[in-house]
Amino acid sequence: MAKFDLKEKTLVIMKPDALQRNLLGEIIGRFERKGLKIVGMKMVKLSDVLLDKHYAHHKDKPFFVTLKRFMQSAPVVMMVLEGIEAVKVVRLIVGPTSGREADAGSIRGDLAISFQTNIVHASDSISTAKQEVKRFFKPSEIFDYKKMDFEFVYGEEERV
Ligand code: 3AN
Repeated sequence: MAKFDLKEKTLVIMKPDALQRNLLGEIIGRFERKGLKIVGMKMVKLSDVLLDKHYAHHKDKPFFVTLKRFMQSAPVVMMVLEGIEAVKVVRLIVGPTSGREADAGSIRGDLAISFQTNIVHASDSISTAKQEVKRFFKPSEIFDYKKMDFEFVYGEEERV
């Protein structure tokens, strides 16, 4: 069996604030420069049903209504990113929930000053990522293609 899962996938949602603040290119660029592979991408207006599922763990929180209102205030742009330990790597690049706590250098640390309008959502574990990718993307919307920089993004021992 291969030592590394080169096809580990994670879900990123660029939230309405990212769109409104013209940050999409900046955010996508950070993931691309890291070496993550974009295997799915689309713009969507999130439905009540999808948001209720996605934020089920916040359903009883006082901020649930405002969170949903914010998430439906404009379309979102979603991506599936792939790479070795993609879930962990993306969470590191994104930073913790509050933009006020996130380290400079992370997306939230550099671009957000809020704990709600915090620019991006990223899956928080491998099992959540599996559920979230399935929730938002059909199999036909995820692409398996050869990326030309592959041999330079990973070392020989990671590529077997
Ligand atoms: P993360 O997005 O870092 O995984 P979660 O899953 O705890 O954080 O929260 C999901 C979303 O709910 C956050 N991205 C943020 O938009 C919103 N949120 C979290 N905590 C609060 C809060 N105390 N007040 C308002 N919105 C919140």
